[in-house]
Amino acid sequence: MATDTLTAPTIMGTASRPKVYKNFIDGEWVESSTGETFEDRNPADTRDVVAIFQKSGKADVDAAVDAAKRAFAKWRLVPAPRRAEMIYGAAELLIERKEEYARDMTREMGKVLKETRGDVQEAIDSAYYNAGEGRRMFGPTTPSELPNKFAMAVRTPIGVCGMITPWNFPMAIPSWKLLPALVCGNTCVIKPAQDTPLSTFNLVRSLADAGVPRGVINIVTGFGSAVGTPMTEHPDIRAISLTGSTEVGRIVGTSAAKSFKHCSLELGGKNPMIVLDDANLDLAIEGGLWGGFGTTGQRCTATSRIIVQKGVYGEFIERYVERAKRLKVGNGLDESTDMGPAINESQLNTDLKYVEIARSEGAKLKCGGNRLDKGDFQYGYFMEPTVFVDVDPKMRIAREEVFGPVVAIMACENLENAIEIANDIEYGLSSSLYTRDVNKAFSAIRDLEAGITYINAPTIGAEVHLPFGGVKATGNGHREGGIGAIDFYSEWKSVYVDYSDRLQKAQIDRPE
Ligand code: UN1
Repeated sequence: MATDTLTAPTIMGTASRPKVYKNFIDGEWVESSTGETFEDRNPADTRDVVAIFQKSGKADVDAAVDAAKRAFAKWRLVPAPRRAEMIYGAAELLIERKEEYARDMTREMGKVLKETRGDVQEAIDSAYYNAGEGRRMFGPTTPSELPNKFAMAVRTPIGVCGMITPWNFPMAIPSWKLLPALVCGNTCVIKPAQDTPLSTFNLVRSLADAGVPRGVINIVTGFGSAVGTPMTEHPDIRAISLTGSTEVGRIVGTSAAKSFKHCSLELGGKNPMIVLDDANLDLAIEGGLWGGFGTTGQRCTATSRIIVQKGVYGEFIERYVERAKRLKVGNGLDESTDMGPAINESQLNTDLKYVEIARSEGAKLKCGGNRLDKGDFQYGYFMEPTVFVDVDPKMRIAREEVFGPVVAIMACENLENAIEIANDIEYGLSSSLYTRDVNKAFSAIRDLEAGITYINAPTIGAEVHLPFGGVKATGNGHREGGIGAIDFYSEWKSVYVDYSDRLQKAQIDRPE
């Protein structure tokens, strides 16, 4: 029974030994076929091993897909409102467990507690939304062009869905994928990011405890090429959803296309916040700090470019930098911390590499730029909040995604010029404009090339019932969140019922 196995990992930890999690396949805990494991360490203190996970390979993916395929035969026939009740039940459990799961997440991922509570809350929101869909899932019922004939379209599940999820929202993003897939009647194989599997286990545990049967959700942990590649190539995975880098998205999209899988790609961003001369500067500064340094800048939606009109450019920089310098960096478990560490050493090195690139391009470093490795910081991947100013829109620091606490500020002449700069990159996820002029706000809403535009708010903070995703190299046209996710995880079946008792030929027999 799924519930028992999920609530009791096979090898329990002792005070000194971390828990060992096995793969979760067909409601059972299963060791990886490779016999190897890897450690999930706390990026704020790498002496702290949060848990140990299986380093899986193709055989584990095959076993998980087989289980999901078997489970699909029954799950697809469970009425959608009943499936929804289980998802609703998981939401209630997540509420009870919110604090525990937030703490687990801060330990494995580093972001501060108020943000990890938000991450669990986003999964709760997503559960309530998708539970509601169980009693909607509307399809068109429409008149037929022929007499005594009935026409409608219904949503049907696709089959086994594969999910490859990132570490920055380790519960929210799995929930965006798993929950709509489940309510539509699909079964799932999920590969969580190797830096943050525990939060996915916590989410799936809540779903299993709420009654989702064995085999309906399977977790295979491990590394990209060893687990992700067999997933994208598996003929029985009919839909694949990835949140990750544009580089990985290109590989997954190409591979998925070969077997005509549904494929949803949620990729990079270089999100601009525009501040016009008439903006409420206090609000813009506050928003820019939250958007730029929240989650240590590790959101696809992070405010990584700030484009400021020349009338307020000097004042904005002075006040923004002053505030950035005062942000408290530290362990996210300390409630007074504003910004946690980078997720791992490789990400920290990327962040520092971009500081060097920006400097060598001639951008002016106004604050930060250094690794923090003394005292309490010595065991973590900490870095100062970093601000570059006088950035030229052609510089790499203005165009490439860093995924760290590095903000590039640049000047613009007016709104038209700001939009030109904002749009002149390959990405198009989020965007924002600070102004008090409603005409300018609506022009920007129309002209910014992005899947999301905020007015008088930074580029982060999307809500789960609206479409989430971007244009250009940010994705392949699908949206997560809201009804878009239901569209992705279902197939349309058009149904015609002819009750005329004679052969009626569409397009040929035209009634008088
Ligand atoms: C991400 O940026 O990777 O909109 C996801 C937000 C969050 C989700 C972000 N609700 O900032």
